[in-house]
Amino acid sequence: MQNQIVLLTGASSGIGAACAKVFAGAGAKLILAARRLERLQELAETLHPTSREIHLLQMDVRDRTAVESAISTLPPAWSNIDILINNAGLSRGLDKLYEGDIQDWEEMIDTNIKGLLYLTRYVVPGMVSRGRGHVVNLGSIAGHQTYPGGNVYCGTKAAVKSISEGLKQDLLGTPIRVTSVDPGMVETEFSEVRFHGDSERAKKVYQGVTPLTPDDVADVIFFCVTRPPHVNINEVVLMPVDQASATLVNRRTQVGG
Ligand code: NDP
Ligand code: 8X3
Repeated sequence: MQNQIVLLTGASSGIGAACAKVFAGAGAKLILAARRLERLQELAETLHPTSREIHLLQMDVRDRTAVESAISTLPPAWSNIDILINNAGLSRGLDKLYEGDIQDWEEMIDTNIKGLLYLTRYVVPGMVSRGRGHVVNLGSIAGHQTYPGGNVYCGTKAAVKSISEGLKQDLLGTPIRVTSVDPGMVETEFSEVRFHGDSERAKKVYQGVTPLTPDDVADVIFFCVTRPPHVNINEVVLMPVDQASATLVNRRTQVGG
């Protein structure tokens, strides 16, 4: 991992921020991307003692032109990306499909599918021409099982699953690796974002449960990218012990509402 260049989207929070810590600790050179630059700056300050070097990118992955320009104008010392972690993503709402907010749908589709595609399209050709690279996509158990109210979010993660498989197939014959890491319940800002800042409702998602932590997921991602070069971990599905499926969760306390 020493001196490898890792581009991490969604580094300002949750799983992305946890990955930044793990990879920095292993000596990687980090490109941290997100919309909230001040969050990235704070994170970079905390990483400074362990990290060799950090480059910050304020970027909205939904903005195709901005993504293309950010990647094509990286300083030469940062342009040879070894590992792309497509982590930026979100859910919005838990409404029945026929009552859903169309703006919520567009935000999820534009971020989780199109944003991931833009990054992949602009970064992977360089990996192919250099003959080295690894793409890690954050899928979800939501891409394996649709749950009530999950409709469009689950659809975006099912798309990530298909896109990861397709990318692996299209890279056959190159040394580039592709991994989908598909967690169940992880306590991050995810539910607060899903419920548009309703933190009481968000807290209830994790009530009485021991969820995965962002560090748990970062450990798995780090494991996947540190296998010998001939080993490709295609897909990892991980859940807390308190979860058996998207809808089967063991709660030790009764949740009201
Ligand atoms: P958080 O809300 O804590 O973090 C999401 C990150 O994505 C933030 O850094 C946010 O940065 C970034 N992001 C969102 N929209 C954009 C955008 N348009 N452009 C750039 N960055 C964006 O959630 P998690 O850490 O939980 O989520 C990370 C990934 O893991 C997501 O893809 C999510 O779907 C997936 N996942 C999460 C699970 C969970 O239970 N938490 C389970 C399974 C998968 P900023 O707002 O600063 O732009
Ligand atoms: C996040 C996990 O089950 O809330 O992708 O969709 S879930």
